[in-house]
Amino acid sequence: MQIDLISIFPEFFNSLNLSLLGKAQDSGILKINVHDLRDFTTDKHKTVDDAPYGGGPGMVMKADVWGLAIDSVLKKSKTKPVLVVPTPSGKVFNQKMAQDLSNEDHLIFINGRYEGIDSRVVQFYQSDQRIKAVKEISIGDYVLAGGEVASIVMLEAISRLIPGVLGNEDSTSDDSFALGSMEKLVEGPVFTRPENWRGLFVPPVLLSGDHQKIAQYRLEEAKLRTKANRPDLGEDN
Ligand code: JD8
Repeated sequence: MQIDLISIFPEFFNSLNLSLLGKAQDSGILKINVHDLRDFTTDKHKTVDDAPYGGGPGMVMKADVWGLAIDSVLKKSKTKPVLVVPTPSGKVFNQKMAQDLSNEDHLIFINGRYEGIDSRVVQFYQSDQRIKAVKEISIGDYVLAGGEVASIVMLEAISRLIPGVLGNEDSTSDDSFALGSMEKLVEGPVFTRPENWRGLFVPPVLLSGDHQKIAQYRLEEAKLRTKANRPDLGEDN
């Protein structure tokens, strides 16, 4: 999969070279390109924002600069990309969306700042034949200062679903929220050595070797934690 990210803070994405995503780049499964939006400005002050039409607080990012940046990435695109636009007014991200996006060949993440991006940018590319789709996505009901962190969240969730990214010891089959899983349950408690930590002992059933009893224990604990923390998940169970 090819991934392009455009932002006025490109260094934000240095973390994509670590861990899973770093290895996936080394193995060629992922090709990640980061672009500085200011490289597409046309004035000596590298201006990317301006006052909002209609007044109001803050500044809005300029459509003309974003257009030059996105077109430049499209010129190098081999397949029709999906534009992902993190925004608090988008559809809320979930595992199904991560699964769907993990099947794409090329994603372009449009990372806004300030009060957001001139809305004509999304409007323009929604009808652009070079683009497969424009997806405005929110990662949750809280306000961030920009799109970069949201893009990293989505990229981690998407990339680990791409075959070969997760080591064979890890699998997504027992993921919480995994699609098609009968019950949407959150993860239960986990334990490792030492058996006794500060007087707190690992539940004995986990030391019993009785795999049926262990599976039963884990299911019960997952249900208890789901009931306690995510009763909303139970609704469609
Ligand atoms: C993109 C600019 C900041 C948002 C004025 C604060 C996602 N779940 C989410 N919460 N916030 C964002 C998000 C916030 C952004 C941008 C995503 C670009 N801002 C703006 C509107 C109110 N400031 C997000 N995904």
